[in-house]
Amino acid sequence: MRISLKCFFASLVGTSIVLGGCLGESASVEKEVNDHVSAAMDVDAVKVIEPHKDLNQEPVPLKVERISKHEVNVEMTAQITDIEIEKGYIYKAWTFNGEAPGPVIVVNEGDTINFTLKNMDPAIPHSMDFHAVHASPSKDFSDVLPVETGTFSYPATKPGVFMYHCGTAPVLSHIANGMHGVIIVKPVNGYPNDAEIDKEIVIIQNEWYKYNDLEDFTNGVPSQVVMSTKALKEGDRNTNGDTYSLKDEPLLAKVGDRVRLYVNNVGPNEISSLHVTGTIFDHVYVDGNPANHMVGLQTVMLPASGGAVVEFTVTREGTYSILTHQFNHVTKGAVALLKVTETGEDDGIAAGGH
Ligand SMILES: [Cu+2]
Repeated sequence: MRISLKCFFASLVGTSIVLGGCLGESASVEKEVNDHVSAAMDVDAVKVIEPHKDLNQEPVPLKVERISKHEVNVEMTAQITDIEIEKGYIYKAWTFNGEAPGPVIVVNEGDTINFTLKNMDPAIPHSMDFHAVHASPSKDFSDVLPVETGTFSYPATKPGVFMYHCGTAPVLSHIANGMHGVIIVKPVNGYPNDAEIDKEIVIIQNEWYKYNDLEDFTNGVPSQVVMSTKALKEGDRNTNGDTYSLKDEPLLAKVGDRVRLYVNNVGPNEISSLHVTGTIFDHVYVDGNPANHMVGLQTVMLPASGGAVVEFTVTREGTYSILTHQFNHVTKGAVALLKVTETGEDDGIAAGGH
């Protein structure tokens, strides 16, 4: 783990001159981050609640079934599943469907969502708070007890890229332990440039802290800040919020592609300043609503739970970094690489980037 973090620090800086500085002056910073991450790992044993020990539930796939033009059944599972958030560091996450962030859900503006939550957790209640719906929080987002199933129904009347999360108290523990994700409500009339978009990618930012430590969730700083992508269709990449997947194996695009990102910062605590190196956003739809249209932005501010649709064109070959411009978070992992080649296929050349 320490070696990979060191290499990662080296990869953050582009030139040998800066690299020299990194290895000398920044060594203490690196050590501090290492110590912090190590501290986060040391407390695992005591913070895993007893019924979760030795529990690693196989991810249950998300179920989405359209039953009529404006009605869709969605079934999710609350479960305890191991996630490798940094190489060699397994986090016994509280999850939706064994992923953290959970799987992306896509519905249409105007749909009624009939939602079922199966709680496979033997020990504690869980629930679902969709930011995409109008509902009675005290009833429609209520707790589902251990090994029970809850059903709810509510309308999704506004388009956007919304956060979802477990809303069971203490909410911060449930979100920070991994129970968060994104629901996209597609606008009934689409986005203005739908016909011109070549590539659609979901990017989610989240933070990790000391294992199941409400004190650290509340008063600490993140141990890792990470980017993940979720599959919109068969064959798309689908990763957990970890420090390495989208660096070791970059996302891909072709020179000239018009790329659309569906982005959300699920937090729980930090703001994201979303930026893509080597490009300027042609179009931004704040929170993913076509009415919130902005142009020519370098960076999009994503508050905790905030989303956006951002569109940009990749004009030259190379490796682009999708990151938060809060670089203290980049040092903790918050960058995904987008490799742009002439063919759109991986050319096998090692990716650079931030
Ligand atoms: Cu929960």
